Amino acid sequence: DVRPIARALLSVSDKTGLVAFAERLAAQGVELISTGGTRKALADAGLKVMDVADLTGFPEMMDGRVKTLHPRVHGGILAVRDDAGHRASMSEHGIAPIDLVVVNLYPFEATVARGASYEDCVENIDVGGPAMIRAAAKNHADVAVVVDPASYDLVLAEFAAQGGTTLATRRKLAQLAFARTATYDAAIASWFASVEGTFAPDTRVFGGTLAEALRYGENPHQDAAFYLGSSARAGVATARQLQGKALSYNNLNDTDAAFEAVAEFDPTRTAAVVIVKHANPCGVAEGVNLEEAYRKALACDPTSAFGGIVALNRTLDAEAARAIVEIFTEVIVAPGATEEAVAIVGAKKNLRLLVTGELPDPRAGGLAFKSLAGGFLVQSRDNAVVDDMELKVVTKRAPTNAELADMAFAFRVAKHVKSNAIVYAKDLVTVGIGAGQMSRVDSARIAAAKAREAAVAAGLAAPLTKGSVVASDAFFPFADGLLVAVEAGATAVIQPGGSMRDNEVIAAADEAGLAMVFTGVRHFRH
Ligand code: 93A
Repeated sequence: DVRPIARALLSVSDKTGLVAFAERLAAQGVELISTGGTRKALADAGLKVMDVADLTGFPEMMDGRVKTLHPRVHGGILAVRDDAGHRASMSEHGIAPIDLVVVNLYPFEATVARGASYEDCVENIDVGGPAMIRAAAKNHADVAVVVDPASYDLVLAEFAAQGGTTLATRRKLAQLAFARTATYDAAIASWFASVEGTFAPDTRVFGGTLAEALRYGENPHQDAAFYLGSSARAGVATARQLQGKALSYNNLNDTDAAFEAVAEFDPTRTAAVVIVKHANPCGVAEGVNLEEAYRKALACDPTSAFGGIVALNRTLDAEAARAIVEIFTEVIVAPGATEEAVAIVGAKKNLRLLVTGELPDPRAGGLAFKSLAGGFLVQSRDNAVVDDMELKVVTKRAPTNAELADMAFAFRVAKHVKSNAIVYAKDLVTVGIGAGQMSRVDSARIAAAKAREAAVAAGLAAPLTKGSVVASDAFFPFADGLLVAVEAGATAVIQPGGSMRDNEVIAAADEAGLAMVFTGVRHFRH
């Protein structure tokens, strides 16, 4: 699969490393063809270069807008070498094969960045360059394409060693080529958007496809749109909305958080409900059925649950639907809904009902994005599941079976709570959730305080954290956070472990008679 390099077309705006690269090619007998500026740079260095105008029989024209857009160029790049028909076309029209295409584009991004005029920016939209890059990348079976001086050495090394390029390299180069033309076009699209002064929801961004323009973003003065990625993961992006008005930006974000959390609960093992507010669970419960799970989840923090998102891990049935419509809820999301349930929800005109068809696999891979100024971060999804973790008992007392079940439950929930996350749970129901605090002690205190409030609301004598287990998404750096849980009445702790002061934390747990397990896995979520 090695392809020789007999002819190369070089047309580059960024001339870094150009001469050295071309000299090495020429030294090995490669025939060089170039456009105006590139040709001049090479000729000045004493290299023999054919002018692309001599190849096409046309001069560069229209201020350079048309220089390489010609069948002698594109036919030479795109022809399939072992196709007799293609070869016949080549000889009929006097087209010779081009084996290496070295193109980097008009500096559109840099032109915009230096605050150039509108006309200047438009003139720097490269047309012929991307056309050659895409042609060469498409025909990577025969042609190598180089879009970045950083790849020159790789091509030279292979050429020297094997007299040509390997298929693996040509494929890799094709990938880089399409990545380059994609970001180039994305930069042009966002420039147009910025010229308009508004967000342009009709552009494809980050490889996403526009699903719908949203009324506004996180706040009314922000523009927003919803894009679909290429992953087939069941969830908000693939859901069918059965009723209710259009979802807002915050609705979509919260619904996703709720559904991803409830997907952690295997529907063949248990019914489960997650209620989310501002992207954090404010009540999670397992139950013998969805109605029971919903009522238990609601009891955790009924104040916050008002106007929340309810996610269920099984087909929404009539009983659960009746319970949910008792209070104001923004969105219900479930894998499915019975006809009767749909009719019950139908009585609430504004309540949205989404069905996804299935629950996604919490263990599935995939990527997660986060934007930051001038770029974005990408990581693989947190697909660690507590059932797969090796739990290590680190205290003198081992947890009881009931504690163990609650621990797994609480850690499963903690994964979906913004850090620092502290989750108290008892009998497979959250009784206090502390989210998004900068200090773990504060999260532990807030969670305990919420549990006390819930107990008062329910007319109970003791706070619900009494006899509960507590989960922490990351290790306790000091014993203080754990001592708050002890004070709240927790009897068992599940946490990743790994702190420099683990020994102090374990000693504090032992002293209080707690059972503690380490998961060895952290669930930060920011
Ligand atoms: O204006 S273009 O879109 N029309 C073309 O036919 C064309 N062919 C190559 N720009 C075109 N190019 C670009 O010219 C290349 O992508 C490269 O960035 C630049 C190289 O021009 P020069 O060799 O004159 O410096």
